[in-house]
Amino acid sequence: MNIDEAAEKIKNMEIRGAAKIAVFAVRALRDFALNVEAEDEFDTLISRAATKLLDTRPTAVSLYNGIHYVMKYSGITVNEKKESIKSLADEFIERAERANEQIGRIGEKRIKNGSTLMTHCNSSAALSIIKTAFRKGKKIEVYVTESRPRKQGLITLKELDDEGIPTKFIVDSAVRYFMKDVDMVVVGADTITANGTLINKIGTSQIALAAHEARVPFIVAAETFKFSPKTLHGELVSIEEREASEVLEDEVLDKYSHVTVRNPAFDTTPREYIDLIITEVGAIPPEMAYVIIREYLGYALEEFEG
Ligand code: RUB
Repeated sequence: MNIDEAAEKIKNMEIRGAAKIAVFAVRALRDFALNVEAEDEFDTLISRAATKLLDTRPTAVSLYNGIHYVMKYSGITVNEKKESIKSLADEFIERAERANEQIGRIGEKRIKNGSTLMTHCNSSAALSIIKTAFRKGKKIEVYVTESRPRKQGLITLKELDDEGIPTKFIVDSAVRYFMKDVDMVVVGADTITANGTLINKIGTSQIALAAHEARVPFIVAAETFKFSPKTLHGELVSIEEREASEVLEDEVLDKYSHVTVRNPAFDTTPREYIDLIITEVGAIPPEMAYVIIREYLGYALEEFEG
């Protein structure tokens, strides 16, 4: 697969979910680098490929963190550079995969036997917690939201069903109606900013509001690669807005002359609505996001290149 094909798979959401996107892009960049022949143009070709991958989906910071992890490569000769890219990429992939398991192990401790959970969209980190709790023998059931317009709830439904976890599938607008039956909400993250704000699938902030109102704990599952060094530098997170056709079929929309569709893929949940973030290095309050960025992502502000 070449870089254009890899980028297209991320753009059209054949590969989706922040963690999966990051690992896929890092793997694509590594494989591309290993096949570059041109000695004098090596750095330019790698940086062009990195930009192409970064330009696919703007919101999830793990894509950015993954690509930048690899772009720290060193070496004088092309072979040395290839070696360095391969080892950084493999290290990133291994860390990301291990983080998912660690999040499951840490997060499952917060789930009581007999709990009813709610999750939104399809998050590998949130599901790692839920599946680990179930595999440890805890009796749980899960409300899964449809997650319009792309209906990633169907992927979650299948994953939970494959595990044998009792699941109730609901439309997004039924969240508040069912919140009284829920003991804990567990969602994933596309980005967590330096001030502890969560950016995740559209609808997450409404779920957080409903949970807050009903005094239901709202837990975020996010590996350290989901924290955004860019926001420490003052940058705002750009929220991807996708095509109208995901929401309304063209034939329907074409009937109207004064209608446009707005289709943001993500929304922001302020830290006041978040009880805990489960990372691979521990269960932390959202206020600790700054510390995670400084200590675990290793980006000193003065070194940051944007
Ligand atoms: C997916 C989404 C997920 C996060 C976290 O959005 O919002 O909740 O990416 O997932 P999309 P994970 O389907 O638009 O990519 O925990 O797997 O990184």
